[in-house]
Amino acid sequence: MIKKLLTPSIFFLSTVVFAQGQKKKQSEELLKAPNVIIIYVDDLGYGDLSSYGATKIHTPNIDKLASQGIRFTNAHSSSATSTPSRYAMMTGVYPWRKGAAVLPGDAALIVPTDRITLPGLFKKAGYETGIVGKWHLGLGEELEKNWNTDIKPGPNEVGFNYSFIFPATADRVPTVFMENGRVLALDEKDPMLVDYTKKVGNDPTGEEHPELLKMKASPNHGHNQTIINGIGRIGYMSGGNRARWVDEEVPLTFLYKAKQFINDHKSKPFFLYYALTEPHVPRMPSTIFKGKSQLGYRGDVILQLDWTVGEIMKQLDEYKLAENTIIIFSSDNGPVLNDGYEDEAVEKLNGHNPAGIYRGGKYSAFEGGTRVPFILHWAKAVKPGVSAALICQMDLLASFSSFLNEPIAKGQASDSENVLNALLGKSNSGRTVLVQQGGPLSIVKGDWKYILPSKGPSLNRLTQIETGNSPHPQLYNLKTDPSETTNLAEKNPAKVKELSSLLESVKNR
Ligand code: NG6
Ligand code: CA
Repeated sequence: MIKKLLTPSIFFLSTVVFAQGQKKKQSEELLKAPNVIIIYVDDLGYGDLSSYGATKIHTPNIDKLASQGIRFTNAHSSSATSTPSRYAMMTGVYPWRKGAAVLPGDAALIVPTDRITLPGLFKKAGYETGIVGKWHLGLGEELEKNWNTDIKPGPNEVGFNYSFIFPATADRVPTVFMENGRVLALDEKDPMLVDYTKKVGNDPTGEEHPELLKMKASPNHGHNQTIINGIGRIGYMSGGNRARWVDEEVPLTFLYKAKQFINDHKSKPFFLYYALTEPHVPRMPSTIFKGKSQLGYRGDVILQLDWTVGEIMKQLDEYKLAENTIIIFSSDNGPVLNDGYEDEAVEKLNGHNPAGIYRGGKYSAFEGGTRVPFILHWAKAVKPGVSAALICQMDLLASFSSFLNEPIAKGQASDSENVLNALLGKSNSGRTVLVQQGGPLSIVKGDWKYILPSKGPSLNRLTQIETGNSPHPQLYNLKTDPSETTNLAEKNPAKVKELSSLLESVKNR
């Protein structure tokens, strides 16, 4: 009897001791785990950094990350616009499977709350997780929502312990910050209303009162609705005056909050998704950066974002965290010059090539749409280098799942591939096949890229960017012709057939 009683209790005790030991070991291991910061910028092109060949603009802080880390030359956002790229990075699923497209500022959340996400993975592994910056994946369950109360679900319901965001894009209402699901500086005497279908309240619009604008909207782009801080926006908003941001302060506010997050979690591993708004429109640099680049406000805000990266690095150095923090720097899509405002981005370009040697830009199926700067810096464990491995931001989920030894349930994040060895510089090869989303879908395998025939104009009339649309199949050899100048489809029907059926099979997977 005694024996009978004793055995299980000894078993129980030893299990507890073992489990505690394991737990201690786990937490010790966790304490040694690197922090991870993803610095994700908005509309920065492949050629916009001096480390990627720019000569008219100098970005010393990002260049330092590039020279001390790995500079990837064939890294891609999933798509040539924001919402889809962010969706892919968060979920590990191709966004076109779900029809994810650029969302208005009042959209409902499109990230599922019951599936693994990139922040959710880190959270499961014991990290403190935070987002500071642009969200653009929708909020709440419905389009119609009360902005004057807590709004759920949002970033906090898909894996972030902490969130400090703006809802959509800098050119869309509501132009407010939200902290953990609630608009900052709400005023119950001045409730907020947001509408994308009709004017609400009495705020002047850019259409009615162009004389009130400090930066003119480009004709036909539609940035002529409610005026906030002298800038016409997409969408209508009324009330919430105290909560409205001042564009010149947005990057400084995000920087302040990112630094605060790092400060608050400096003693345990954290994952920070720091999503800067530069150089997306409206480009409105802080006053000290105005005129600095001589390339107009687009150049100025690129200098400002570079400075911001330097400020984060300074803080990490000060806290002695720089050594064991993985910093990933990338952009959500390729570059655009005129994207809604007359800010002299075109006039003052001065020979700068925002997409580098690549054709197209934002919105485009050509390489300029999704081939973006991508730098990984981890002083402790990654040797400096340049990598031509094919990787996609969508792969971070599977790669960090392997890194953290935190498996992903079957059937989830299924488009994300484990390219960890490429990311850490241990291998020169990443994925073998990638579907890219510009206007039409395209598929890359080895040296070859096939763009699906599509309807629609070959030139985006508003931005003057080539879309990649063509009624004919397009085939390019990216090795011999990286600028996609010569369509080889007619000469090489076998390759067209191979890649078009491969694309079909990925689509049907
Ligand atoms: C486009 C807007 C553009 C920008 C973009 C989203 C028009 C004509 N243009 O629809 O100004 O807001 O959406 O940019 O409305 S993104 O980087 O967030 O994808
Ligand atoms: Ca973007």
